[in-house]
Amino acid sequence: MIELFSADTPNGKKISIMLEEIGYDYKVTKVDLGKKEQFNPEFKKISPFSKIPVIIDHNNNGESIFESGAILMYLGERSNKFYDKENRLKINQWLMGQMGYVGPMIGQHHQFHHYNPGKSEFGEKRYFEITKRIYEELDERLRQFKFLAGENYTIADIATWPWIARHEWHDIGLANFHHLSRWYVEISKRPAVVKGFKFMDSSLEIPLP
Ligand SMILES: N[C@@H](CCC(=O)N[C@@H](CS)C(=O)NCC(=O)O)C(=O)O
Repeated sequence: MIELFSADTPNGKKISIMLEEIGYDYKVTKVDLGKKEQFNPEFKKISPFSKIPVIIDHNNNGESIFESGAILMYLGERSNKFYDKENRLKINQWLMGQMGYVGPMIGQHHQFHHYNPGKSEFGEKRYFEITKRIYEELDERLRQFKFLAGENYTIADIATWPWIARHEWHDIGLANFHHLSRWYVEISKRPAVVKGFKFMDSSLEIPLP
């Protein structure tokens, strides 16, 4: 059994979706970020940066793993799914691009545009433009390939999709990005994605473009 320490955020949803996709038995332990539970000393032992998601794999000597990209790689390797060896170099590039660029930049856009509008014209403009650029870059990639790392759905898509699933907060106009929309809608139909999306709130519906 895998224990998933998480919250209902895009980074949290990456792992619930992956666990649903590979059909592993898991239980969710909620970390209430609003109550600052991520700073509890017990949690810091498994999450040195005080962030969700983290997993403990009780089928593997209680191994704990932090950082969503590292968790996806671990689960991909263990299950032999969505992380094929032949295509690993491509998958790693798109996964690292998500971890180092797509997630952190769109996360800043959420901070300035969604949570704190009107507080910093510079911040709002900067991250709006970067998010728009990310939409364009992903759209261009998906014009050429069915999925981010090529012809198959992989952990790179699983890492990126939950960020685009916040498109209503972005105000970039997902529907205008035809290839990104095609990819987004196709992944939205996967039963594991629907289940993983609702892992903390069964009333949630995936927002369509
Ligand atoms: N690079 C980390 C980022 C994780 C992250 O930013 N988690 C946020 C929620 S989405 C968090 O735990 N924030 C609490 C905090 O920073 O205090 C990963 O991908 O796992």
